[in-house]
Amino acid sequence: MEVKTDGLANVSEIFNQFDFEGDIQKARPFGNGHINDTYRLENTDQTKPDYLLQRVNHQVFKDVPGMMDNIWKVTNHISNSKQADFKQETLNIVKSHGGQLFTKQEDNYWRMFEFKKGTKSYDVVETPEQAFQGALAFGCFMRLLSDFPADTLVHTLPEFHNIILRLQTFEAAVVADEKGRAGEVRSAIDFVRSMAEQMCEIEALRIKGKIPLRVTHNDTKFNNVLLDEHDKGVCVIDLDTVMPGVVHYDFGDGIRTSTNTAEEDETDLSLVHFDIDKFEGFTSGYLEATRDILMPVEIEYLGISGALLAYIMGVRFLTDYLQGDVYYKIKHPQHNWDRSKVQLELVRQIMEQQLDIKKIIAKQASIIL
Ligand code: ADP
Ligand code: GN1
Ligand code: MG
Repeated sequence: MEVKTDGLANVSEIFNQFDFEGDIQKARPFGNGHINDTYRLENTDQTKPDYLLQRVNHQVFKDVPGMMDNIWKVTNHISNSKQADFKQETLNIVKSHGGQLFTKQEDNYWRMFEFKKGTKSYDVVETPEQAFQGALAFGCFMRLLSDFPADTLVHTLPEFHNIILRLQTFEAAVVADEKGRAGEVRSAIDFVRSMAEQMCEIEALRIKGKIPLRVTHNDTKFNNVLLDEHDKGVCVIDLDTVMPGVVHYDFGDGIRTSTNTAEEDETDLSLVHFDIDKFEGFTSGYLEATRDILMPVEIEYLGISGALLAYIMGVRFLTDYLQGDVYYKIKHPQHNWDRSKVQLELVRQIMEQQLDIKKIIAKQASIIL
C-alpha cells in the first residue's frame, strides 16, 4: 500500500471494511473538491471496477447517516426511473461488510463508490458543447427527481443557499473582524452591500412560496458532472447536498462555473470573463431536459441566477477569509480572498450582460418576447 492518509490509519484498513470486488493495491488522493478527502483505489483485477473512497467532512455535514440515506434514496430512484428519454447513470454506493452505507473509524466517516472509468470532470469548461453536455446531465438529474417525494429527504445543510442568512453571517464577520482583514477587503465589502437587495429577490420569493420547491442538487459546480472521452455527460456526482431547493440554485451554480473563462481562484482578474457562448451552451442543455416542466416564474428568474450563485459563493469565500479560513480547504492564506474576488467579478459581468442573457433564455425556453 503506497498511500497513508495524513496521519490517519492506512487507507487499506479503511477500504477493507467495504464489500468491493477484486484486489486493491494502490490508492491515491484524487480530485479538486473543497470539502471531502477523496482517494482513487486502483483494482489490479482489470475485470473489476476501480473505486473511490471518501472521508466525509463531518464538520460540514453534521448528520452523515441522514446524508448517506438521502444519497441511497435518490440514486435508487434515478436507477429505477421510467423516464427513458432522460435516463442517466448514477453513483453506485459500495456498502460495508455489515451492509451499512458508510463506516466510522475513530471520529471519521468513510464511504465508497464505484469509480466511473473513462470519465473526467472539468474545473474550467473548454467549449460551449461541453457546457451543453454537462448541463443536459444536470437537467436530466433534476427531471428524474421531479417525481421523488422531496419531504422524505433530510436537509443536509439547512438554509444552504439562503443568501439573506449568509449576509447576516457576513455582516457579523465584518464587525468581529477576527483576523484584522476587513480593511484590506473594504472594496469587496462595499460591492457586496451594494448588490444585496437585488441578490435577495429570488430567496424572498422562495420564502413566500412563490417559486416551487423541487429536489435539487445544490452543488452543480461543473466539476460535479462526469463526462466521457467524447465529452458526453455520464453521471452527476457529489450528491451530499441533494435536498429540496429551487431550480435557480442548480442552474445558477452551473452558469457561474461553466461560463467562467478562468479558474475559481484565478489571481489575474483580467482573465475572468463571462463567456456568453458557453452560457448559451449550458442554457440550451439544461432547458432541453427541463423546458416542459419549468413554470414561468422559474424561467423568469433564470437570468439572474448565475449572478446570484456567484454572489453567494463570493460572500461565503469572503466570510471565510474574514473568519480566518474555518470552512474551505485552502492552499495559502490569501486563497479565500482570491476566490472571492473572482466570484464578485463574475457577478458584475453577469449583471452587465442581463439583456443578452435574457434573450438567450427566451430563445432556448421557446418563449416569444
Ligand atoms: P468534493 O465534495 O470534495 O467536491 P467529489 O465527490 O466532488 O468531492 O469528488 C471529487 C472529484 O472526484 C470530482 O470532482 C471528480 O473528478 C472525482 N469523482 C468523484 N466521484 C467519482 C466517481 N464515482 N467516478 C469517477 N470520478 C469521481
Ligand atoms: C464546495 O464540495 P465542492 O468542492 O464540490 C461547496 C460548494 C461551493 C464550492 C465552491 C458543501 O463544493 O457550496 O460552491 O465548494 N460545498 C459545500 O467551489 O459547501
Ligand atoms: Mg465536488
